[in-house]
Amino acid sequence: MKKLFCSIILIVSCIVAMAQKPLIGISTGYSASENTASVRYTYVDAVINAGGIPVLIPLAKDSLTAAEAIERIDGLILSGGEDVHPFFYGEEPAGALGSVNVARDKSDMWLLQSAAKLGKAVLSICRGEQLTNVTFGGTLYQDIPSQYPNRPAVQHNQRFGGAEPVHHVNVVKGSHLYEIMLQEQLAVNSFHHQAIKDVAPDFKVVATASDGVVEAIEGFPKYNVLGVQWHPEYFAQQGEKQWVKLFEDLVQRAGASKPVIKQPNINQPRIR
Ligand SMILES: [Mn+2]
Repeated sequence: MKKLFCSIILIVSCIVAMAQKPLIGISTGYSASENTASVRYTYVDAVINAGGIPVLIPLAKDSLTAAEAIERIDGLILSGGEDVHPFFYGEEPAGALGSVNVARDKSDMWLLQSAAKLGKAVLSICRGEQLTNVTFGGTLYQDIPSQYPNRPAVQHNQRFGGAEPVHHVNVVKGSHLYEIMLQEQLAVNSFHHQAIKDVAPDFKVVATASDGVVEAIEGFPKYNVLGVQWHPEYFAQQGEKQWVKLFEDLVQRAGASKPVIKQPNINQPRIR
């Protein structure tokens, strides 16, 4: 009996050890003038600290390429960046609209729609959260200081380091975000001048700032998508356990149906 118990433990631990780490795609920024695809390393380290393998995804030029890329990965992070072009939610540009990147908007939307269709796990961050809302039919304030009805009491565009919180958000109890964090109030950083206005159908607001600005949305169960307005990757890069949990949740959602592979039998490279 004891032997059988030990064997079961051994088998279970082998399966755990052999489980393939989920591949987490990270959308990248694109600069035509600098001819680069890039993303801040905070995202990369956050995924690594949470037990995933980061894969950077340069801009997709068409929807089929985006869909094929998504098919090969297990989860997706839509990273931060420029303002979403207001044409995508049927508005003319306001005077205070920042720089936009339509090629990136399209690429991110294709990636997101493909992920949603295949039920792949998504964590969208800052611009990614706003783009998520727009992709599924919501709208944005193009500029909080000039458009938000109750002039905000809190600063959403902080002027100090990314790994420092600037304001609090109130988390809706019972939401997926709450189940991860187990806290009703979180201290977050904030680097945005735009915010969600009308929330997309099938999404719900799961965190707000004290001025009412939407700070997080989620689309469960219809969409496997959580979006946050702040930048948790700065904290997760530092190994802050509470924030690594947010990325572990993504990795867990991504790995939920992954196959198990054996350790490959390969010779270690040797210097002669
Ligand atoms: Mn904020």
